[in-house]
Amino acid sequence: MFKNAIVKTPSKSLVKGITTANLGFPNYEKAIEQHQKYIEALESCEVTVKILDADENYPDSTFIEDVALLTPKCAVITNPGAESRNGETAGLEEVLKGYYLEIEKIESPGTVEAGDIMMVGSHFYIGLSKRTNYDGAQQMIQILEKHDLTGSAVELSEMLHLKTGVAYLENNNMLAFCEFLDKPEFQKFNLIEIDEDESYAANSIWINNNVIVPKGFPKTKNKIEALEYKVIEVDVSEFQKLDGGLSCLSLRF
Ligand code: CIR
Repeated sequence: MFKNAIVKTPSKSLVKGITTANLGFPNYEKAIEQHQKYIEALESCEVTVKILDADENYPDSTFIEDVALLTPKCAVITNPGAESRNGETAGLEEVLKGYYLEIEKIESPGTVEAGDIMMVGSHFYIGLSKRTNYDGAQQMIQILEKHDLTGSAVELSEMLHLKTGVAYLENNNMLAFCEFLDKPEFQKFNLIEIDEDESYAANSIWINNNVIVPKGFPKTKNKIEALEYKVIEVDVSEFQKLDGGLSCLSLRF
C-alpha cells in the first residue's frame, strides 16, 4: 500500500517542455486545473499528497516521477538523461529527507529517469531507453541490491520510457502495449493488451486497489474494471501534449 505521494505544480514554462506528441501546446490554466483534479484523485486513494512549488527554470519538472525512485527501503535520486531536465533533481534531497534516512544517487556517466522503472513487489524492471543508459541501470541495480531489493534491465526500442507502455496493477496483472507484449520477462504476468488507438492509457497507475486511468480510453477502462479494480478517470490531456502520462506526475510510496 502507498501512504504518500509527491507532486510538483506545473510551471508557466510548461509550453517549452520536450515533446514528440504533435498535439499542440499545452494550456497553462487548463494544466493547473487538471493537476488539481489529479491531486484530488490521489487523495481519494488515501495517500497524503505533498505539493512542491513550480520551478520556472524547468519546463518538464511537473513530471516528477523521473527524478527519483522511492522504494519501501530507500530513496534514489536519479540523473535525468534529457539535458534540459538534468538540473531538476536540485533541492530534492531536502524534500526526501522528510521521508527517508537513506538517500542514494545515480552519478554520471550513468543516467536514469525513473519513468523507466517499474516496481513489481521487491523487483524493479529498468528500461534501457534514450534517457536511461546501461551504466545508470547497473548503478541502480547495485543500489537496490544493497537494500535487499533486486533489479533487471529491459531493452526498449520504441517507447520514451518503460512505463509509457507498461503498468503493473499488482495481483499479477500488467497492462502492456506493443513491444512489451512479447517480452519474455513479462510472460509470467496476466498481460492485459492495450489497443493501438488507446496506447496512451497503458500509462495508468495502481494506488491502493484503485486504478487511475486517463480520461477518454473506454476500452482500457472496461478491461481494468473487469478485473474488479475501482477505476478513477482523470483528464490529463495537457500533459499528454508533452508526452507525459499519469505516472509521470507523481512519486508514490
Ligand atoms: C519529457 O520528455 O521528459 C517530458 N516531456 C515527459 C516526461 C514523461 N515522463 C514519464 O514518462 N515518466
